[in-house]
Amino acid sequence: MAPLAPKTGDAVFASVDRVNAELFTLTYGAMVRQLLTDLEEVDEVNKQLDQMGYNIGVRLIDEFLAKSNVSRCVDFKETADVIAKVGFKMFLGVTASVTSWDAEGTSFSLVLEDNPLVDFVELPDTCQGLHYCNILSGVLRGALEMVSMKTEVTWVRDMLHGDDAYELRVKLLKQVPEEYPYKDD
Ligand code: MYR
Repeated sequence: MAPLAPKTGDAVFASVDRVNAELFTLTYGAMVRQLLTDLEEVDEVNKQLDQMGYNIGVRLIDEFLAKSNVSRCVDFKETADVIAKVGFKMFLGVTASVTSWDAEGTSFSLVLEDNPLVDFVELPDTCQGLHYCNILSGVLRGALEMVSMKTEVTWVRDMLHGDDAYELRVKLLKQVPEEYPYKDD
């Protein structure tokens, strides 16, 4: 048996990160399972996950802007890149690819080949319509709304349903002018 050696600082942080990530993944799985038990209908679970994500997203944007030092994006294309490379990395630990822009430049796909939310997950046949990661679409919708972009975010591909990647479609519906928060007298 190899002798016990103390871990270096980096190794300790790496294992703490891994344990935290696993705990997070398992906790999310337990929450989805509980929602399935409580709500019974997968459509209702999808809605609930999206709403929970939205509520998280409207708060998480502040942390994102504070920690990332990202300034206002010049256009939706830059926003897409920031989400894929900075946002996903910050909160999910992975980056996404931005693909499949439409001609107007108002919708794009985020493709994830690695998705830590689904480690250890296998869906039973009764969950065919479940968007297990729907919390992510809600988070994006909520976060973008806080920086003036009303969007629709939908799942196009899902490896839990046999696809070759995870693909989220983000469509810009409306750019809402930011409101000045104080009344002028
Ligand atoms: C701007 O144009 O003001 C910058 C907008 C950047 C928005 C970035 C939103 C990041 C949301 C991260 C979601 C992570 C999901 C796991």
